[in-house]
Amino acid sequence: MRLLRPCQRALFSPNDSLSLFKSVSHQIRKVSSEGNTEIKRARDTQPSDKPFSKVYAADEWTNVTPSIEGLTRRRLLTNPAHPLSTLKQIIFSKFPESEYTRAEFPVSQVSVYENFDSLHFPKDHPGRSKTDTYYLNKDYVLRTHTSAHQVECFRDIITPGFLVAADVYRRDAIDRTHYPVFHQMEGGRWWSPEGVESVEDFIAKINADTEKIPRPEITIIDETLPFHDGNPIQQGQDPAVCIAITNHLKRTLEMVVSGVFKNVVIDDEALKDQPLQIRWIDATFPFTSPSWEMEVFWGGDWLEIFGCGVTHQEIFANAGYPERVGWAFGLGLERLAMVLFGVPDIRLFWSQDPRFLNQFVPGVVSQFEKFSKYPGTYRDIAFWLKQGETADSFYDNDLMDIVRESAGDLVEDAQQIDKFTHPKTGRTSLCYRIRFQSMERTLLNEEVNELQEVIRKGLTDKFGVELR
Ligand code: FA5
Ligand code: MG
Repeated sequence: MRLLRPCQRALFSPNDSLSLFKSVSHQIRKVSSEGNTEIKRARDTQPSDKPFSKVYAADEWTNVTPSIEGLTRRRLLTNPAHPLSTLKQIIFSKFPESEYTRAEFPVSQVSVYENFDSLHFPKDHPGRSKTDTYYLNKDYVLRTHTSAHQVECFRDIITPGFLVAADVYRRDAIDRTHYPVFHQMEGGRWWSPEGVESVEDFIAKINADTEKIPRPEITIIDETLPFHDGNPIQQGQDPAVCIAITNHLKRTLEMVVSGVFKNVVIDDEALKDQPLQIRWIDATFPFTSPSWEMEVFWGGDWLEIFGCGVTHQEIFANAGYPERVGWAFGLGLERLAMVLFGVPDIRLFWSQDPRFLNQFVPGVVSQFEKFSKYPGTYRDIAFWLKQGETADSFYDNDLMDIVRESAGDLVEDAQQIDKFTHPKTGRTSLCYRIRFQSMERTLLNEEVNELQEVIRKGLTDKFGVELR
């Protein structure tokens, strides 16, 4: 039988040296032997509180800022009453413990290999750039996604499935649904052809697992194809195997999303008559093919909640099991938590204000009671770029970091509102509008002016721009 053409290993050789129950690697220690499948990576059990600069020698790649370093120590998921913890627990509870190991990776620093190379990211993938990713130095980054742990989980975990929830870091825009730190949950599931007689039996085995998953109770729109040129099956994979994996993947995630959305209370009058809409769309990831995303229609917009797909065979090869096949997904916890708990601004999850934190009880989904929104204000910053520089060589995310370092969570959002090139001098001018607003109090004018001055100084010091 042939599941994958490039796989040279004799798929069903009885003296196959790769045991299904390969021992747990030295890096992973099983916390309990009796069916409790929680694991921790040994080097992660005591996250270091040393400043990054003491652990990672800085080089020309280093771009982690002090405020981001501070956020790596917050560990929101360790507070059981935090809405993100409750959501994580709800989702975890949908997956049988005997089948899905819960793995923990409390340290957010990972190698470039783990975050990108092991996942089949091309060398020139934009996600690798310094403008998108926080680098500790050329070899280490703050993980940009929980997929950074996929290979390790596929390699070391004994059960056929795993789940990971952790904080992830991206240099990104600032607005109500984007924050430089958020939380993801990763899941993976594999099947081994070992001991199976034929492709038909292998497919039957996967299908039998699919039949065990409860059917979703809500309607989910799916107009995607199993695979096509724009969302291809992997070269050499048996189409029927690919479809069986996909069915298991989609049934699993539909069951999860259906279970989560059963808890949604729509208390917004304007939304009451809008039926909840959830749909599948095609997607692309370096480490899955074919790939999909799920979106939910919320507040007038389609909001993306997770990406997933049939795991690329290179991932299984990197994990030491080239003969296995399976799937993986990665879900953003904040996006779902905003919908479930009615939290209007992603910054609130980081609030240390008791009026936020005291509203929540471990394990319970309750509607966030807005405390009065304090008035905001905005300031514009306009500047000339250095002679010869163009708008394309100035990165929004560089400005966002300066804004964040200077004003932290007092910034609601920052946006480019104007750009032009002087016809005579050829110099480019940019203008950004920065909205200041506190979740906790009314900001004083003088205070905002001071923040604005710090941002302006940061821009001239760092980029040599000429303020207008
Ligand atoms: C990924 O990060 C992939 N690693 C997901 C994946 C895993 C695909 C396994 C296939 C297999 P993406 O960049 O789209 O994909 O992020 C996944 C989810 O994280 C998004 O759907 C969204 O819910 C959430 N997310 C992404 N960026 C942000 C952000 N800046 N703030 C909050 N949530 C975000
Ligand atoms: Mg995406």
